[in-house]
Amino acid sequence: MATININYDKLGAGYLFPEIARRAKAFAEKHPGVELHRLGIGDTTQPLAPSVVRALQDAAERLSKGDTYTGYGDYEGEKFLREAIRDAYRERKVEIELDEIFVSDGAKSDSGNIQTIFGPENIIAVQDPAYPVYVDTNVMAGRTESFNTVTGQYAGIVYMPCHEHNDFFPELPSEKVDLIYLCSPNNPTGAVATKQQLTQFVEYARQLKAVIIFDAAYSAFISDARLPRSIYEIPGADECAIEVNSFSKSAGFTGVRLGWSVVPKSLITEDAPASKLNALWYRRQSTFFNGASNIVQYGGAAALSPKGRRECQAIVDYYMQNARIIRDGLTSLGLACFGGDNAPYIWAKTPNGVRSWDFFDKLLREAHVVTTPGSGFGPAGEGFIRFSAFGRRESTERAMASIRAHLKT
Ligand code: PGU
Repeated sequence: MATININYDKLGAGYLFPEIARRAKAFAEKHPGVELHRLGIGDTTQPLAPSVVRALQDAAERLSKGDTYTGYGDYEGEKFLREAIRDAYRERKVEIELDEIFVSDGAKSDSGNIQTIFGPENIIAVQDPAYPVYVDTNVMAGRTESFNTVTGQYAGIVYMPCHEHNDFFPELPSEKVDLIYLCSPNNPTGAVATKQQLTQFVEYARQLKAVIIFDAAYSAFISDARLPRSIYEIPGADECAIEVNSFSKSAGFTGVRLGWSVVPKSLITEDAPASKLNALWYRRQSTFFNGASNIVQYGGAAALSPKGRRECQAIVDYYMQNARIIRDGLTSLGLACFGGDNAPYIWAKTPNGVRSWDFFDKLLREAHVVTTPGSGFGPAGEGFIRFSAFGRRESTERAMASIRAHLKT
């Protein structure tokens, strides 16, 4: 008799983004002819950089010939790509060895799968609000009790609130935790952790032999040179942190799919000496995953080449101009806005304390703008709404004009 993983039944709601898509679709079906402005999911809209396209085409061409055809690659990713990733870290004065880098199909898989190399009794701490994958994957793995519909929290998870008064970066947990998820630049608040803020967490983790899982998927959006783009810029982080990153947002690979994780050999826990967690992750990946597409890995290396970086930077700058348009537009309407300086998300306070989903529905109904309700990222997101800067310029401008013209305050 087969039985199901009953932990899935503990999940409080469906995955956030399909629910948003469902509401937008229902609205569109009820109002045919109405143009929806999509500033909801953080999905890229600009074409790939020319160097990337050429590399993808060349790689596909090589597969068309017997003497240049290749099949399965190294489980941890093609060496040329890992070298390019290592060199990019080196520019930030971070030394990472090739066998500490694991190429993947994106940061969602890595940030979701990484928990499988840790014991079921580990206590998880998350920023609240947070990208829902960190919580949901731990619920599925059985590290929580059921969802409390009143508090909006799962028993067994330590929520680290990120509010206006702590600049959307959490205080250290007051109880002992084992795995700490941090995301900077942050989804959804757009806050970027400073070196001092990360240092506090690195020191805490080293003291308690806890592990930080650092999601740097938006690091390319940092323009302020003082802000860290990798947790390994913090001394000692190689002993206590895993980092995940992605080409999705920096190079427009949301559909192409490519990312990487770094598991340093110097990373340790109470029961794992140096190299153990690195070996476990290799074991996990080589068993469950046959590597990212070889064609795509050439595209990734092209995105990291000097020319590719210039081209990708121009696209990042384009999205950041959208961020300014959104923030200026919302601010001029009197909404308090955060983020959008070194991150592609604007985190806006709803007017008069309106609940996130109510404001989401109002923006959809009155201005035909799709956003993401803050409460979907955790209870501390209640009363906020997230705007994505990844839209097309014209559609971002039309969305703001529509909000100005039609939103009844
Ligand atoms: N990590 C963070 C913090 C993210 O916000 C996202 C995407 C990912 C990882 C996923 O990166 P991939 O490399 O493409 O796997 N967040 C988007 C898309 C929603 C989703 O379901 O992933 C968002 O709108 O929040």
